[in-house]
Amino acid sequence: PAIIRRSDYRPPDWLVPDITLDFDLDPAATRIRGMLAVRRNGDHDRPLRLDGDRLVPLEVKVDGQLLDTGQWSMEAGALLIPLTGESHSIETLVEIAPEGNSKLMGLYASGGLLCTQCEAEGFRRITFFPDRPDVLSRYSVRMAADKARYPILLANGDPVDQGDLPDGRHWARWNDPFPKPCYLFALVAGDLACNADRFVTMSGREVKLGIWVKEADLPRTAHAMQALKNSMAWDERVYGREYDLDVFNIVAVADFNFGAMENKGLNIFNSRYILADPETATDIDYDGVEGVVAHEYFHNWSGNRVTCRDWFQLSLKEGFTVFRDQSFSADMGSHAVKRIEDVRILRAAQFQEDSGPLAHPIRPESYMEISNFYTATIYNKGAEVIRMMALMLGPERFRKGTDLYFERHDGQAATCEDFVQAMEEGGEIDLGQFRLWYEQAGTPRVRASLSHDPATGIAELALEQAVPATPGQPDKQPMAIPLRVALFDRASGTHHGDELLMLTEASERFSFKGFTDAPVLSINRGFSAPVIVETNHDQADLAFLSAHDDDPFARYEAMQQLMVNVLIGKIGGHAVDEAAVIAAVRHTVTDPALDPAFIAETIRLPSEAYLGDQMRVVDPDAIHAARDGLQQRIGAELEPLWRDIHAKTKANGFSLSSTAKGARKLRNTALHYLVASGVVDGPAVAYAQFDEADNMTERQAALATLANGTSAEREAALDIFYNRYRDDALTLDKWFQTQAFAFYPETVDLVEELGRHRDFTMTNPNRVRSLYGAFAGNQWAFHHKSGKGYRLVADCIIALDKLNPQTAARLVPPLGRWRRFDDMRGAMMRAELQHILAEPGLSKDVTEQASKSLE
Ligand code: HT7
Ligand code: ZN
Repeated sequence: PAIIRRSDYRPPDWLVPDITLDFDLDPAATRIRGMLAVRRNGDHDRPLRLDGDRLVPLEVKVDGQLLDTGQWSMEAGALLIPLTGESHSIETLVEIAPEGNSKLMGLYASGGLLCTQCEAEGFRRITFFPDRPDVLSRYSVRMAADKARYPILLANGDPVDQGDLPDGRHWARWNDPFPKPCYLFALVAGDLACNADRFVTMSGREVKLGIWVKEADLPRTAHAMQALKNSMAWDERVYGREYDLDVFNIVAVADFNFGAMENKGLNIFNSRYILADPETATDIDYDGVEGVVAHEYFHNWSGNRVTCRDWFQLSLKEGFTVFRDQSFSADMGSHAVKRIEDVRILRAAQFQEDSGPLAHPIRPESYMEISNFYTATIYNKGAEVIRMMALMLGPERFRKGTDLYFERHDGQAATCEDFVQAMEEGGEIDLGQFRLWYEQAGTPRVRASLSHDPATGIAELALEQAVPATPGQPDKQPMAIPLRVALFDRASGTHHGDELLMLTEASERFSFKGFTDAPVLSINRGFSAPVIVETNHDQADLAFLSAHDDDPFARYEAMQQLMVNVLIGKIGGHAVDEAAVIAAVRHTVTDPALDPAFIAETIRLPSEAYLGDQMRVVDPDAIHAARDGLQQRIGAELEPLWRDIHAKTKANGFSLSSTAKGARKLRNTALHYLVASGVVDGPAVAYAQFDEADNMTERQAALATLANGTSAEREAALDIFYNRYRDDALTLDKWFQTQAFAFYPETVDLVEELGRHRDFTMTNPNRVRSLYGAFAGNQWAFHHKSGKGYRLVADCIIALDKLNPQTAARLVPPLGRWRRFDDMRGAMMRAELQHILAEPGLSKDVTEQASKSLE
């Protein structure tokens, strides 16, 4: 497949200021008439090129004249029309079959609805058009459909007119006054019920809000609606951004390749990020709804009003919008806990990506298939890069920078460079070297060692940085790394202030005066930079920081590092001091000043995958054994504490307050340690929680705890769960996911069996991710020495690729990590990648991921 390069960018040859679309909707045969007002852009004689993907032109007209087939041509799916004048009107007619669209890109059918997904390049599956984000048009859309089957007809912008037609059909017209790229186009037709509300903007305009779902799901939309209203108010307060249309609609669909889509005025969501009630949604699900609703809403400015010039600039909208949704969620709950969760996700997904064959900068240089670049790097590292700028500028200057960015580029398709320039001008800062964050892939490593001279009272911090080689980038330059540091006095447990150091050289030294005794270094506080820091802390220093650091992230980090050191020592067969970890856990759990949610985050053992990342060669069995052993020990040594917490945190009635959520989180952690301890009544206590819970957070946690073992309660709970939720797709996903993610000796065989279960289907991406996605993230099970796990995932990729290449391609990266494992596992993983690549007719999506993984 062809490689698209950032350096090849050329402005569009033809602009399309206006487009009128006429949809005659039918699941088997939808006819689309597209009427485009086109204008030559610049002095050239190139033909008009309208992208198309498997479209056949049934009619082509120029300025009202029907062309015959010799007057246009096709090239790689695109329609080419030679034009002589400066402006013309173009009309095309095509027919497509939404019900046969299993890729879920373009116009497709889901659960009786017809809906669209156009980002990144789905619009070309609907009609002929220059499908690139720098062609902005005003849209007028008319839809006609069977009224009984599709009583609701929605599109972008505002509704302008509607009426009835013969044969039980009806029509509606929607106009969107804001010029937009075609990836933001959307329509939905279906039998939907609406949770209707309103929001009055800061300038006093009333906006009608609608969340559209199946009638039976209406009671599950309240949380999403509240999140939407909170997001609208937050964006006004924090960024001065007001909503601009008179209506804002959200539709939930069951089959969706991603989390949600920010189409102008008509967001379309994967139903898992809209529907929530205590019976079926965990607290994590509730937070997911809040975060994704906010994310899509915030795109109205960071993405829609100011969009991307080309797809290499994707992080311009995604990194910035993730930063905005993270800040919003922190404001809605706990800043400390949110930061820990976000860093955990970054490390699990992005650090792994950045150290493997698919590593790329947040502004990539090339791609084969853009859908493969909706990555943790573009999104989460992109957000970290914005966060670093916000930190360096401080809140006021950062706001000046964002105001300038929005004002200067409103209505435009912009670049990452435009954003950085606005930050430089608005924030009065030189970001010259900082721009390397956009260019260089790989997670920088910073070595920090603190020395102290009692004679002078000077503490000296020596910092060294190195950015690892990544594909296509063998040599790296030093980055500009903002590091928040504090030096703690061991005796008092306090420090004299937090400083922001800018590390800009490969190696640098910083001096601090006035320390009679050697201080303890707290570095990368708040995770101020997305780097790996290695310190010369010993276990005593880490225990000290885990008890005294006033920066919650640094305190969490110290505890994690304490645990990592013990576990890596155990894995290496060294004598280790588990007692230090147990004492630190006890200290944290019993500190009355700490928030229970923070305690729960902090005392959790690092994941098996994270431990793997700390090793040169990942040994999944040794990691599992060591982690399991430490978990058992913490469980057993502190058993009375776990029992006590578990009993005390039992709530009387369900609430979604932060206090109630924190209590549930800690309660589940206590249950987990209690069961891990091996006490005989552990499974019974878990089963009782499973049985008595009035909410999914406690029920699923109890189920997951039982699923890790081999007790009789395990089977009973899984059966009950299945029978209770078999008709609720989102909750049944949890049943698949819990089993695929379990530390259970038979997980590999079970996943194979579940792949043949009557409720398993490859046509629903959520279901595929719940089984195979979760399994591929279960290091111990997926890397089973038999290689069966690799074969299962490879077979899934091959089968799924025929239906939904985008979702299939997302399962490839776990196989691409073969260099990190022993020779035997590595060879089996490579063999599966080769097996995938040998499949005839493989998609561009999977080809790119699998071939890059073998390089
Ligand atoms: N901007 C949206 C991206 C998206 C997407 C990309 C590829 C294929 C399907 C997709 N659905 C949505 C999501 C977001 O970041 O808000
Ligand atoms: Zn986004």
